[in-house]
Amino acid sequence: YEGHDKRSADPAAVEMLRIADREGYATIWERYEKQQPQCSYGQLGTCCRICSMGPCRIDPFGDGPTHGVCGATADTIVARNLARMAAVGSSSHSDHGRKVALLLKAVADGSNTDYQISDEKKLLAVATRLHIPITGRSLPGVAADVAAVALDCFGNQGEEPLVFMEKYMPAKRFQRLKGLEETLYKTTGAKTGLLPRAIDREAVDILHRTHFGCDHDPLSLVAQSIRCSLSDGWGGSLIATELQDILLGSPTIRPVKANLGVLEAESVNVVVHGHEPILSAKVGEMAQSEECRRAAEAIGAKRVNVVGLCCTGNEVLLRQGVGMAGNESHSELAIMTGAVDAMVVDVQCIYPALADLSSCFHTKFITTSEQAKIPGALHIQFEEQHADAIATRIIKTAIAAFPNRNKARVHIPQHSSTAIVGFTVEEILKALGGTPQPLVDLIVNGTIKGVAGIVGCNNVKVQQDFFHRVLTTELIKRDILVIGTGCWAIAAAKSGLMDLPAQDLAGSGLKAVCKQLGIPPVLHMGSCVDCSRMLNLAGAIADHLAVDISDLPLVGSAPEWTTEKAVAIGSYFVGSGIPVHLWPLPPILGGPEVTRILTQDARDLLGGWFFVEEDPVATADQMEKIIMERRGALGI
Ligand code: NFS
Repeated sequence: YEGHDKRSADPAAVEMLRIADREGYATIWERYEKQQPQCSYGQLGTCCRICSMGPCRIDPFGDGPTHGVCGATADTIVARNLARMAAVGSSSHSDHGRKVALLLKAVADGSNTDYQISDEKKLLAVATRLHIPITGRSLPGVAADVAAVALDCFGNQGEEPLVFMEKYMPAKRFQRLKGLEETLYKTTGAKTGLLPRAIDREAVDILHRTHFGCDHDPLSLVAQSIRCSLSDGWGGSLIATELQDILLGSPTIRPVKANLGVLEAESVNVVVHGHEPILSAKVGEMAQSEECRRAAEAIGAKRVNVVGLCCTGNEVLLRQGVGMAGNESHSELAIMTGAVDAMVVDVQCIYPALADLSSCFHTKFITTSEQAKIPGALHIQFEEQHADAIATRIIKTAIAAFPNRNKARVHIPQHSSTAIVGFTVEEILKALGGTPQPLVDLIVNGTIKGVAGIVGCNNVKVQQDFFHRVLTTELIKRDILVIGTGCWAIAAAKSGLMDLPAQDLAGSGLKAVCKQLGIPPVLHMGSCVDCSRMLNLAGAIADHLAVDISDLPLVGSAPEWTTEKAVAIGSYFVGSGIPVHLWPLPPILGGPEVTRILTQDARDLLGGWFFVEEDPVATADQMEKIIMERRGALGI
């Protein structure tokens, strides 16, 4: 893919970038150029803006100041900055989970009738996992209890570990974290918590301990970052995933289309972008209503075509089978096709630049969340209790924009790949006959060497999708099953790696298994909150074998990571015992002790650690090496 266009490895993007260059549309790539050279203190993490005696900067080469005005070292500054990133990332996922829990409560008590309990089986499974009685009880009664347990996980003031985590995390991992807390207490004489208490508390704890003049100890700050992130992975994100399945239905394995070619010249195109499917699922659902269908036909459109971007796209793709327009770096390019009548956004990963760009077209750029207002956008406030009416209004806004489309400016790249998606833990286990044993057997006998979980974004510092594609292809070639979520999953879907012909790119063992099961070698497990599905899969295998996750031949990567949410995901993977590759460089290298803790000490303490690597093939080499070492340790 190299040499074609250094900005993107995706042919649809390259086609659109030619138009952007010709027409002079601003893009992330162009604005990135204008930012050069970027601040190296920021890149190394040694810039502190926490108090008004600063900002302070530590010269990593020892030529300038070695301490901030208060005396903070480079390691303190780096660790505090990292902790804040983990807190923001965890909070974003978890606040999303909170809204789903509140909605489940409202559905259970009958105050919201726009949503229903769509997946009874999942409700009962979650309740059983949480030890909530189900026999002889009404579904709303059970749902109310599930919602109550979930909401209590956010605000409980006790010292006990988070209930969702305690009930979902494999026993050996839980014990290891508990044991580590005890060891650290004994060896340092100070309490160092790793098992999260309540979700909100762990984030607030970071805001408090990183205030001027509190925690300056790199180990303590890193430990709290991991703890807060664990409250995301085994708390907020897990709650989002499980409760969304209950309310919106659990995804099932199905084929979809991915890339900008899913836009239709003859239809009203509505792009949903952001993260919270409570809105986007309704938009998808209401687009099928008689009222919206008629309105679209009345203005001469074929139909209302709802397609997705980023994680909310993943959510509706998995549940409703809508088309996937693209990942993060595709969001501007979608508008430039001139064929998007409305882009509807909720929260997270939305470039503010989309408002200006939309104003060059007939596109209605619609914000819906009080937490994500963007100057220049049309704001249609979303309220869960009026979801049907608001979603209908949004679609009608798009329909009203359609006649203003300038057909002469429409350019839809004719690229779209088939992807087979919807590999939840439930679907994977069903395909395996109900238990993890067949997968375990395949790993034990070496047909599959191990499993790699890849997550995360696009990043303008990496050629779009290049790392995702090359790394994924390299791993399946080596008989490593690849699973993942988020914008990685969209990259894989767009490039055909989630289609059946990709079986032939896999090594002979993996290829045979995929052919037998009729699945691709690269599995789409959902949106970024659905990284909790990966934890649960790892947990199911670990519990099945009565080992810890850190014993299993599993490895993770976030090869084009951008956001603070990715920091949280990487940290809860590491805290769960999974080694994680990162590229681009995280802003920690200015703190040698923090770097050592995360890349070396964590290995012994947690069984998971971070490593960085710029080259996708070398990354695959390292990931394979870790998998082989773990296989060796297991004696397989
Ligand atoms: Ni994950 Fe999903 Fe994409 Fe990155 Fe953003 S959409 S939540 S953070 S950019 S993968």
